Formats: sequence, C-alpha cells, structure tokens
Amino acid sequence: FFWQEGNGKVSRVIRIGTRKSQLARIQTDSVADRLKELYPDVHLEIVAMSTIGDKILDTALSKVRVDLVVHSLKDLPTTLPPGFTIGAVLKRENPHDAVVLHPNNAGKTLETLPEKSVIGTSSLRRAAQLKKRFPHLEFRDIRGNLNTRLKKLDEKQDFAAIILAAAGLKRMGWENRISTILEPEDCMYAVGQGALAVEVRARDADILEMVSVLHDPETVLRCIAERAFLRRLEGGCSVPVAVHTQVKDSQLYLTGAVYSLDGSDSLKETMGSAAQVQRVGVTASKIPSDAQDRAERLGMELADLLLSKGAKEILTVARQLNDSR
Ligand code: DPM
Repeated sequence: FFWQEGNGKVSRVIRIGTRKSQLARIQTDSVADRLKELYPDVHLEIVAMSTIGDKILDTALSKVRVDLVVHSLKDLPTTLPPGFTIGAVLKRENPHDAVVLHPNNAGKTLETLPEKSVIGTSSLRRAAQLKKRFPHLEFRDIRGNLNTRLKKLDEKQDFAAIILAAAGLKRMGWENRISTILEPEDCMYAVGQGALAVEVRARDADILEMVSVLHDPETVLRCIAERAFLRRLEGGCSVPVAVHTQVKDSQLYLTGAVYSLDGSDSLKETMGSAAQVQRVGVTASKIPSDAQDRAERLGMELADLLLSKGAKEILTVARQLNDSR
C-alpha cells in the first residue's frame, strides 16, 4: 500500500477506519492529526464505514481494509478477538460524567431539581449510583448518538436533564452545555471512560511501532488496572460497575464498585500498588512491563476482594433484572 506523490516520492498509505457519527469522526481526526504531525511522509486515508458496531470494525481490520481503528476505550471489550490489540491509549480527557440541563432548568443541579424530575441515561452504572444519591429523581433510557440525545433533551419536554461523559461533550465542542461535573462521591466513571484507544492487528509490527508513540503512560496504567478489574468481574460494557483511578507519589490507586440496579446494594473498595502477557489487550512496549504487570494485578486483586464480598451475586441479579426489562 503505497502512494506516489506528485513529486514522484513514494510514501506508505495508512488506512484509518471510522464510524460515521460526528463523535467517531472527531475522535478519528484527532488521532490522524497527531499521526500526521509525527509522520509527515505517511499518507493517511480515512475510511468511513456505514456498518455500525465494534464487531464490524474488527471485521474491517481483519479483512485488511484498514490498518487501524480509533475507539472510545470504554466501548472496547476487555478481551479483544484473537489477532487484535490496542496499540495506543491516548492521554485521558476528564473521565467524569456531566449533567446537561434542559434549557428551562438553567441554574439547577441534580440536588435542586424538583421532585420526580426525569433524568435521561441508558447507563446502568449512572442510574444505579444517582438513584441512590438523589432518590427524588426518576431515571429513563435515552438512546441514540450524542447529537440525537441533545436534540431529544432540548426540543422536547421529556427530560429535565441528561447525563453524558464530559469527554464526549468536550470533543464535540459542547463544553458550554455542562452544568455540573459529577464528583466521584456522586457518580464514579466507567472503565476506560475519557480515553481513546487505537486498535490494530497484533502482527502488524510497523503499525504497532508507529502508533505506540501515542501512548500516554499514566493513562495506560490506570486503564490497564481498570480493565483488569472489569475483566475479572466478568463485566461487559453494560454492567453497573464503576471505577476511579489516581496516580499519586508514583502509586497507582484503584477504587472499584459494583451496584444493584437501584443502587441500594453496592460494594466499593480501594487498593494501591506501586505504579509502574497481553495485558487486557494493550500492547505498550515502551512502558515498563513490570509497571503494567502491577497495574493488571491491582485490577485483578481488587476484583477478587469484591468477589469475596459478594460482587458476583450483585452483578448476576442486576444482569438478570436488566435482561428481563
Ligand atoms: C458505554 C456506556 C455508554 C457508552 C455505559 C456507561 C453510555 C450509554 C448511555 C460502555 N458506552 O458509561 O456506563 O449514556 O446511555 C459512549 C460515550 C462515549 C464513549 C458517550 C457517553 C464518549 C466518552 C468517552 C457511550 N462511549 O458516555 O456520554 O470517550 O469515554
């Protein structure tokens, strides 16, 4: 796959797959821009795919139609299909969730919204935590991409507010719609939230080497611990599991929690580890491997602690109730 410039110079063509939503395009463009800066001689081609879904994107990768795909890390399963790996995890945006109010409620907070106000979210994780914390509110599903959700909020009277990841809002240029960023005491975030991941074929050594410079070491270690925690709990991307990670004085701290659907039942613990296999699908050869091992072990040990206290039962019930809705 080579490209001949007008001047006769031949450069390699790298094909980047993206979904068609505005957020997917913005995320893909931001990674493409970084790669262009780093490798001015490489010719990048962005291939928009109408078929939605991570599985289809993996198919696109496996059929050699594209060399890499940019994802929100939180949408990637903790075990990738064989042959694929996460070649880069970029510096995390603000990982917290944000409240976006209906224009009629300007100035309000979740606390001061009237009794029975309806909050839109399809995230079991957000609903479970916020139901417990703000029992006067009601929670209903809201679906569609970010553009659709904002429209549903603003143009109808169905929702008093919706909850979205601050990172997605920022990337869309809608930071001004954020009324409150939720503190971890109110709502902890999803595993990998706010970080972008570059998925590549594990055997494409050149591509792996090329994208690996995009890795942000602190984000990588935090996300390895978070993903190891989720994988050990056997949680998919739609279970009421939440995390919070921090690097302080070279120590990595992981707080993890599981919730029943209404948040009445929950388990939450924190563990620390010195911050420094295929680790939950991430390949980062320039980040010390013992640091990655320790991050992975931290995630697994925290999950084992919660499992010993009954996390499995809470998640099994939550899953069954959710499936029967
Ligand atoms: C996953 C969840 C949601 C997305 C579940 C969760 C939110 C679904 C909803 C796994 N993926 O967070 O508990 O609100 O009904 C998604 C968003 C982003 C990536 C949008 C968002 C952008 C932020 C990022 C959807 N995936 O969460 O507001 O890059 O982390």
